[in-house]
Amino acid sequence: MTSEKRPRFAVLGAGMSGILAAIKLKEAGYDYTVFEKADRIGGTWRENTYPGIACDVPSHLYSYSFELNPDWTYLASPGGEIQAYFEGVVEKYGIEESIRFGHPVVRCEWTGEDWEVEAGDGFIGHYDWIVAATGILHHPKLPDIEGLETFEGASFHTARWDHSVLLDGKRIGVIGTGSTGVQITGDLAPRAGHYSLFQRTAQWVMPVEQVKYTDEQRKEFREHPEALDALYEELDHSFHDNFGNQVLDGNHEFFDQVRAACTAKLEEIRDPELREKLTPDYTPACKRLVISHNFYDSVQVPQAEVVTEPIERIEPKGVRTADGRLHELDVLVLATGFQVDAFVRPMTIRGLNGQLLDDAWKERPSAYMSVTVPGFPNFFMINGPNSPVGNFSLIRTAELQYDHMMRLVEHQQSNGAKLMVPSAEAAKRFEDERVEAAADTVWATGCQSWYLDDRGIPFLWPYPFSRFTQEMERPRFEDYDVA
Ligand code: N01
Repeated sequence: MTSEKRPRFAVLGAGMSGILAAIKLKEAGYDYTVFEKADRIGGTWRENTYPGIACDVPSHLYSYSFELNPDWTYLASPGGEIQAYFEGVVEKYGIEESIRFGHPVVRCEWTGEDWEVEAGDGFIGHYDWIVAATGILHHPKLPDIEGLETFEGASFHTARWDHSVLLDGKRIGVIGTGSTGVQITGDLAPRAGHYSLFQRTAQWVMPVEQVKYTDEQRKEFREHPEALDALYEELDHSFHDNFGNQVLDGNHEFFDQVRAACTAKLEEIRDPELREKLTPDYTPACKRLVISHNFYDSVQVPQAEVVTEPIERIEPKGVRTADGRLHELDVLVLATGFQVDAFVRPMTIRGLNGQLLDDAWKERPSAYMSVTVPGFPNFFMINGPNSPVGNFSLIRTAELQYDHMMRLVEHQQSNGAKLMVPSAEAAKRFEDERVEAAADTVWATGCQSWYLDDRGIPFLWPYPFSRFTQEMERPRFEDYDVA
C-alpha cells in the first residue's frame, strides 16, 4: 500500500546541513519548515568570526556538489567568504522564506501520529519527520581553570569573538592549540604587542601553502564548469578515498610522510628550545591534523612566546603558570574547543512511550549508521554521532546522509506506513562492531582529542568512506521497524 499523504518535515538549524535539506526538500516539492535560533543562516560560519578563520578543507571540496563555486579566492578560503557562499546559495534557491529565524526549538515530541515541535515564543507545529541539522562543533567548551571569571581584561571563547576589543599592539594570550588556536596565532601574533600561546599539548601542524586563485583561473572555472567538476572529483578522491582510508590504520606508512613533512618545517625553527616545545610525541593525525600556512612563522615573531608551563590559575591581571610567573594580558582568548557530545541537545526530544533522547543517550550519544536512534521514529540526524569526521568535507557527508533519509522516507511511503525506526538490536550490533573497528584507527593510538568519547574510544565512523557511501546508498530496511 502506498501512502498518498506527503510527509511534512521540520529541519532544525539553518547551517550547512539545514540549508542542504531545505534546498532538496523544496526541489522535491515537500512541505517543510526550517527552525533557526539566530537571526541569520550560517551555523559554524556565522558563529566563528575569529581573526584568521578559514576552512582547512579545500574550498572547492567544501562546497555543495550541485553548487560548485568558480569564485573561491583561496585553496582554503576565509570564513567570511564561506558565510557569503551559503548566503548566496540560500538566495539562489529561494529558501529564505521557509526559515523561521529567532525560533530556537525547545521541544520535539512524538505524539503517536507525528512530531509536535515547539519553537521560539510558543510556536507549535506538527511534522512527520524531524531533520536534526544542529552541527557538532556548536557549544563552546570553557576551560575548567580556577579564577577564569576574575580576569579584568577582555576575555571570550573563539566562537563568541568580541569585535569591539582592540587587538593591535595589545598583550594577547590564547589558551589552546587546536585548529582554531593555530589559525588565530597565524593572524594575531604578528599584530600583538606581546603574544602568549598557552600550549598544553604540541600539535602536528601540516604546512600547506595558501594558494590564491588568480582572476584568470577563476574566469577559466566560470567558463569551463567541467574543470570545476574535475577538481571537485579529484579532491573528493584524495580526501575521502586516500586520507579517509589511511586514518583507519594507526600504523599506516602515510603517517611517516606526514611526520616528515611537519618535521621538515619544525627543523626550520631557529630556536632549539621553541622547536622542542612544538614537537609532538604522538602519531600525526591522532588528533585532528592541523593545517596551516603561517603558524610556524607567526610563533617566531619576537613578541610571540609559546608557554608550556601548566596554567595554575587566572588572576585579574593575567595567567599564572605553575612556575609562579604571571603572564600579564589585556586580552585572553579561549581557543579551548567545543562540547562535542551535545548534538541536538539541549532541545527536549521525546520519542516512543515518552522516552527522552537524553535518557537514551545517558551513557553517551550514538546513532545507528550515524543517522537514526532506536525509539525515535522518523527522527533523522545529519552529521550526528558516529558520522565521518576528521579532515573531511562535512558537506559530502551531509549530502550522502540526506539522500539516505529520502530513501527511508520513500520506503516508508511505499509501505503506507506512518513511522520508521531502527531496531534496538540493529543499533547495538552496529555500535558493537563500530567500537571494535575504532580501536584500529589512528585516532586511538594514544593522544587526547575531541574525537574520543568518555571511554577514550573514537566516536567517529571507523570504516572506509566508500563503505559509508555504500551504506547511505543502500539502506538496510530490514534493520528498521516500519509501522
Ligand atoms: O578545538 P580543539 P578547536 N588548559 O578541541 C586546549 C574544527 N575547526 O576549536 O590538546 C589548557 O581541537 C586543548 O589542549 P589539549 C576542527 O574540526 C575547523 O581548535 O587537549 N589547554 C587544545 O589545544 C577542529 O578540530 C576549522 O591538551 C586547554 C585546544 O584547547 C575543531 O573545530 C577551523 C584546556 C582545543 O582544541 C575544534 O578545534 C577551526 C585547558 N583547561 C576549527 N582545555 C576549519 O578550518 C582545552 N585546552 C574547518
